[in-house]
Amino acid sequence: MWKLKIAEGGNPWLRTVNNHVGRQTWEFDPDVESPEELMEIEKARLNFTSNRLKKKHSSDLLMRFQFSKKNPVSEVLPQVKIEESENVTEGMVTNTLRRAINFHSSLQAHDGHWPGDYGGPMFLMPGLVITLSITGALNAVLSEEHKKEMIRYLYNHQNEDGGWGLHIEGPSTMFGSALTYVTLRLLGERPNDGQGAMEKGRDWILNHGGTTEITSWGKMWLSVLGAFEWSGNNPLPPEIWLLPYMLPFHPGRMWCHCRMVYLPMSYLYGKRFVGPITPTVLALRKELYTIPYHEIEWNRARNACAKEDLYYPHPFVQDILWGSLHKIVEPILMCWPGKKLREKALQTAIEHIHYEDENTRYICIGPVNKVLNMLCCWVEDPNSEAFKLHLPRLYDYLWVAEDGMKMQGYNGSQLWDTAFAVQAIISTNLTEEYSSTLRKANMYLRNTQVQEDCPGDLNFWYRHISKGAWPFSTADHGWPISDCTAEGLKVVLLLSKISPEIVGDPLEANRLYDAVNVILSLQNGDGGFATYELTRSYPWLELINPAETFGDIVIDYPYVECTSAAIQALTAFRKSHPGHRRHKIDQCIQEATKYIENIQASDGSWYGSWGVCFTYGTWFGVKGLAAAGKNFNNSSSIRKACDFLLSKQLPSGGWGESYLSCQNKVYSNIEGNKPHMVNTGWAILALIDAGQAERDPTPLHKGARYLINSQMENGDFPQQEIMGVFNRNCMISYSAYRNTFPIWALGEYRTRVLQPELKTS
Ligand code: LAN
Repeated sequence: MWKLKIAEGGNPWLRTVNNHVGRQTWEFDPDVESPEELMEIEKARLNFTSNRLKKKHSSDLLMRFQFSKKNPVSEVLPQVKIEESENVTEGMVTNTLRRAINFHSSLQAHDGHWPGDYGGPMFLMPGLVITLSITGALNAVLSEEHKKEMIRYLYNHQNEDGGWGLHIEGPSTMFGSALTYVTLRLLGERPNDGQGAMEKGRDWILNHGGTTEITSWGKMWLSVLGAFEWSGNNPLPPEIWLLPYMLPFHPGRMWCHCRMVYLPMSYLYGKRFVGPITPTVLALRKELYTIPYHEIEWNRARNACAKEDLYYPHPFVQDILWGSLHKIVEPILMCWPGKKLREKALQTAIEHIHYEDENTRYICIGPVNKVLNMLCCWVEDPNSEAFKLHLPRLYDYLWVAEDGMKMQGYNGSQLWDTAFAVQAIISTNLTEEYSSTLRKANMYLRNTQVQEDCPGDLNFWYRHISKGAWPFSTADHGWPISDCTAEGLKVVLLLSKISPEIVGDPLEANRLYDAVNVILSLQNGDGGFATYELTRSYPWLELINPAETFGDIVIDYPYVECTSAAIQALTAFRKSHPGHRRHKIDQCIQEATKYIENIQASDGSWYGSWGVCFTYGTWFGVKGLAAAGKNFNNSSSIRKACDFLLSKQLPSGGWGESYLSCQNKVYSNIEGNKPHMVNTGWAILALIDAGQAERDPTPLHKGARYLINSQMENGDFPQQEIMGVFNRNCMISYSAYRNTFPIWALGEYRTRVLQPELKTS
């Protein structure tokens, strides 16, 4: 049976700064087999598969089963249902909240964090499986059980038309389909599987022009595998790392995710590395294309892309740029004396790869550069220590649910989910009842704050400071993020106001100051906050974004979410420590507030980039302004935001925003005007912060009724549509949101709408 292990190491090649706190790995243990538990899991799997075309998001049931067995809720209170004609009473809300928090507390791990499924994207597992095949490590890393679960996952997420999407809820794309097909083949599936699934997948690929139409990232992966030619790729010269930093397109100025993905890609491109040509690779050359492999016009393939994949079409300047690099510059760099420069550039690239590996304990910033870096280490030296250090960290990215085993978008969302869970619980004012939960969470926050900057000259490595920051996941990952630092700081400040008897010791002042220092250091000239670093270059750089499926990846843009979180953290800090760096903090808050006001859309909304979408952005917009002292009476921004949200409330009382909002930048309801509990939570939270309770609480009552009536028997809430997003176009799961946001919204509703006199100031 699959078991989730928390905070465990157990491999001599693992490095850690904090004894693995936050680490989540799944292990298969054939010995622990209780027939009842197996039946329960089998039932959940069957249920998922038989509804898979209607409900594409799994409910993270394996983990939930395991935790509810281990930490059974002692007494499940009776369920609350409210009729249309009935008023919502405080008793009903409090009961719902106790049921919800009892359940959610049972999902907390012993190290204090809330584990959960962070899957969603479909283009990640292929990178892993291709890398493992090339390096010959496939069978050493993936047991038969792993493979079985991965195959289950891939078939479960095949669309009705035979193809696979960019993410679990998306329509079929060439990127998703061709890479998934290849992955299934490398995992041992045969081209004619007898069920027709592989045939259907191949038909989709061939009917859409064949794999020459795949996006540039797909071309790169297939080229290293040997099922595509490097001459069919646009150039990714590593020499870009040798250019002076002054240039606006220097990689050191790019968004760290973009920089970190193109770094190993440029190493592989610079070497034109191709793995061993196995019989499967030769077979794939036949299966993936509409014409014989040797007849393919690779030069034409460089710019080919299926229309299903085209979110960000290349502007004309890219055709000129890549064309001249391909035809003129590359031939020079491939032979003497240009080759000398190439060698130097490759050396620089691999040094940066090693630096990234070492400073993330071989987790790396994300799932794409993780496997690419690992491949580069192997290409440099198959017997290297670096490659061995990479291997055990692959498991940090794998997650098992009832839909199978997936590769996640990060090594988890541990810190993020813990910060929201604590804020949700504290909002209810039932803190004393959840003392042990909060105490453990407090420990997690303490153990996960980053204690040191990266070593060496930070400018040389293009790194920002880290000391005092909070990461998104674990301290071992360690990349600092502006809004994770802000949410972390908010939470430790909230906890410091509660008696240590209840929640444990508060974080020491110098550690708070370090966090404040990180936040202050991340404000841009325009007042806004980007994600991991300052904005280092210009938006026009997006012109050279070569990734057809992703938008806004080249630089680290300022976001409403990050800017709002900074305001909230700094206003809370200023209240408790009014003397520390007062002038700087005042100024920072003021400029950030102005920035948020400036980027509000004319309809009163904000566009959120990391959650769906206008409900998410508007929640942050309002919350930031409210923290800065804006309210219904003194701010037209707040009034407009309220009107916007109210105009989107559905007859059911909820809100339900589709992921299409993110792509199209136009508010769209979920199909059939279905409400969604997470959107509803965001909208209620925003409206309460905006002062809607004093103006007219009716919409809030309706929203609360919808949330209360949606709760399940055991206190959980059902998983609905996917609610996280990145790069405008790809969705990602936040599996704890279905619990956190109903709790948080009902918590604020209880203390600020139904019984405002109880709210402790
Ligand atoms: C994340 C996850 C966390 C997220 C928040 C902190 C929630 C957000 O407020 C700021 C942006 C950030 C840090 C974020 C950025 C993009 C990430 C890293 C991800 C969505 C997780 C996965 C995604 C990453 C880019 C996926 C890998 C794919 C590539 C295109 C490189």
